[in-house]
Amino acid sequence: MIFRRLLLLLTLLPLLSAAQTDKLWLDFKTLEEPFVFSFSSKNATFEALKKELYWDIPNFYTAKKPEKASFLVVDNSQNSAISGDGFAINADEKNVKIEAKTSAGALYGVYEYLRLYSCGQKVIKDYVSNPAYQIRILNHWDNPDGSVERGYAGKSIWFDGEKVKFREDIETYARANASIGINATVIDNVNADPKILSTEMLQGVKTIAEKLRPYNIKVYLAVNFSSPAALGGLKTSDPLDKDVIDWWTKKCKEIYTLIPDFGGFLVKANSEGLPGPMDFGRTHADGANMLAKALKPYGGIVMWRAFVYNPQGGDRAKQAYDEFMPLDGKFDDNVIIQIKNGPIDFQPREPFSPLFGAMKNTQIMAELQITQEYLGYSDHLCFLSTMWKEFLDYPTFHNGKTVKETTLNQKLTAFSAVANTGTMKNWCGYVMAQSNWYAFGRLAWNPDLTSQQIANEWINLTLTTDKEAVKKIENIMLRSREAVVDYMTPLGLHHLMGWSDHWGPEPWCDIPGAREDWMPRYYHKAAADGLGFDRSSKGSNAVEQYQEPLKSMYDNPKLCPKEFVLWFHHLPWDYTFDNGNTLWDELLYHYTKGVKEVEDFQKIWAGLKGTVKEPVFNEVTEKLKVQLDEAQWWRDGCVQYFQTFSKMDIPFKPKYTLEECKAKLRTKAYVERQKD
Ligand code: GCW
Repeated sequence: MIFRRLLLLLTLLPLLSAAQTDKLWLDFKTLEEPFVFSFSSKNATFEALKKELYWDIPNFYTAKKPEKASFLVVDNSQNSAISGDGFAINADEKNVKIEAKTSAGALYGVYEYLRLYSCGQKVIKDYVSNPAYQIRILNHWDNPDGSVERGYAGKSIWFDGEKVKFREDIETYARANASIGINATVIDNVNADPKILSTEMLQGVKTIAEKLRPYNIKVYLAVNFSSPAALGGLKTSDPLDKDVIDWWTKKCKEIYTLIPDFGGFLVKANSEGLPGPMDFGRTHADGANMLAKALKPYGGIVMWRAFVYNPQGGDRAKQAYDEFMPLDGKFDDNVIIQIKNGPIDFQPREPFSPLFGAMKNTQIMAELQITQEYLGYSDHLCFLSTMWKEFLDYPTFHNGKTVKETTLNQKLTAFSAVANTGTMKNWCGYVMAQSNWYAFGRLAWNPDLTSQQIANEWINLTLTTDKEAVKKIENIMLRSREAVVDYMTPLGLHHLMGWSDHWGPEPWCDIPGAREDWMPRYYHKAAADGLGFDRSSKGSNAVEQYQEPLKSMYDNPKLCPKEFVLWFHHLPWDYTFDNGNTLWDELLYHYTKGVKEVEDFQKIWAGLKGTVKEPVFNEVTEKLKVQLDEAQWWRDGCVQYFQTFSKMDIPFKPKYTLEECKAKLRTKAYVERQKD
């Protein structure tokens, strides 16, 4: 008998543990106390939070009278420290009280309690937590045909075959988001297909909204600005045209009839070939406000993207500012301008977009990228919390405020990021990539958390509670983003990656006839006289878009932070830094250091055998091999290519020749990497 059980267990074990990371960070520790529960409300959100507790507590039962309860969850608290969907927790070994003013708050409180408990904290006194940003939103770049733009975890979790068809276990997605406070999601790509607004599609979107509603997650749609013409058959999509206004008004009515709590629209307009108001001689404000008015009666909002640039517009880093600053103050109060963290495009490191320090009378929000388009796909361990904290805490010097303070100091506040989910069982294509989804949610709720705290929680919830192991993994995670910057784009270099797929190094890329501002050479400007983009007052003068003293600081290579020096300056190869190193020495130092970091991560990880589940241990071991190889490839490709201009020595033996680096880029197809 025992033998048979053992045998069964042995056959099940790989399955059980393989499933481990499919649960994301939701594998909470079982509550052991014999709690008696009481809940103040009986709505769908309370059912969801009850279900969450049922999973985690054996012998769960509800008290008839709240006074008898030892685990109390209420959504009618009078506690004045609680605001919005915030909550308060008081708990010891025998009694737990979670108070909120809304049922969503109660749900968040339950998750927070489960998190704290799972991380080993059982006694919690007067712990109050209120959300920082009002809208904490994921942007999915999922297309109706089931593909995902810049997705590295399989196909779409929402669509297939031009229809809404969501993952069967979509509830896990809802729970995962609710557990970290994410309360909104844009389910389709900003490169929006007009058909997303067709009646048939909207019926499908309604079914998604129903699945997410109990978890307090609102659905939003990215819409194509020319929908009135492309879908509605009108002659124009001019935002000032009466029929166009009428079309959007009716469309909004249709949407809200199906989805009464629909969030609103996200719009990419007049950018990368997408239509927009400027096609009709109108402005971004005309376009955004027209949509805002159609949504207004229902409480919907417009998130209008500032990601705009064109080959004729001069320095790409300046264009969003140039286009949007003249419109400051011209947007309706239910419009918020969604700005990527950096002025170019989710590069491993960019200075913050100057719009964050410049727009004074317009509501603005940040867009981050969780999916690792430019950071090694779902193959490189790169914990992005440190990058996002660097961005949030940067002083813009606009009223002395940081990016975080500027974006929180307005009536409507929001924080968004491009999701990294897909149909792969583990959702993100790599267990370590899950940590970035987690970190985004935690920071949207509380941007004051440290990256170390976030890593610590996530590791405890997902990988291991072994204290020594937690410390070591934390250490790897906290160093990982800088390592990626070092082996890809150190010292402010940017946009050196492979053409179109954005995978691997391709600083040499030259595609005849292609847009100049998509070519790496436009950005690095490597030549016999040096390296880097001159954005100083002697060059494109992008520095001018920053407030003082940043402007003067960035303008002077001696004062400019080293990590941005080649972003703002074109420096000679023998330029000498304060530490005595030439530019060439520094480049080699950083590229080499990035690779060494990954080697070190491998060593640390190897020592963790036995402390994390075997499949996770193996997964990370294998991925780190890929990461090391690609780090060496980046180092060798970039350094040897730059050497063709600098003519200076490379004091180590590269793993790959320059020719091999070029050939490697074409060996693995993007499509192949998307396999489920
Ligand atoms: O970085 C670029 C990406 C595009 C993306 C675009 C955007 C959705 O390469 O794939 O399109 O940014 O953010 O609009």
